[in-house]
Amino acid sequence: MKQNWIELIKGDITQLDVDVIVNAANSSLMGGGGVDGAIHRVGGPAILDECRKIVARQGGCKTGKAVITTGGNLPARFVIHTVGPVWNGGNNQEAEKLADCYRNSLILAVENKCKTIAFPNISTGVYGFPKDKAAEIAVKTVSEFISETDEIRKVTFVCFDQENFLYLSNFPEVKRPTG
Ligand code: AR6
Repeated sequence: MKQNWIELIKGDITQLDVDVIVNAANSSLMGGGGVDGAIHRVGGPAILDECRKIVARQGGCKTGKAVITTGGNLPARFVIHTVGPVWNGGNNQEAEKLADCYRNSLILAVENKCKTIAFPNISTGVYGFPKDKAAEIAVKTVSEFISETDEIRKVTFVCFDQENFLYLSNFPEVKRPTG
């Protein structure tokens, strides 16, 4: 029997006590607004220090790819920074790139022995990805990934806004914690 599952909650991802939280970053890895701003604010300067080293080594992070740093002062041990696609009408591989973000983040989590991971709703803020389409891609990609590995025990989708939360709650694969 499969032991791993997908959890859906509303809240602030910076407060989550999981092995790794995912950041919706930009390719500079130098911080920004939205969830990126919140993660750097709460996590402190150790995260940006490591991002700078990654940039020096590989020159930032391309859309759909992911890199990992310390969690700094966050409850989470690590932060995976992934760069979502900017929505540009839907014919520019936005869906594939968004799926890549989820998949590459999960691969990196497994490589770093993380068993619990939390995602924000990547690209659905400043980057303008339609929330209904983004929810479908998130659930499909994560479900497929965890059906093929037992190394991840729990994936949490953390919604900051009601709209994302409602779209994600339509999927039977996604469970709300009780109590
Ligand atoms: N916890 C969880 N989710 C959050 C939080 C939080 N503390 N704060 C915001 N969100 P966005 P993007 C949600 O704009 O669209 C940045 O400036 C928010 O409600 O943060 O991928 C980067 O540096 C939304 O649903 O990320 C990039 O330049 C979701 O996080 C750019 O924005 C994503 O919104 C990336 O844009």
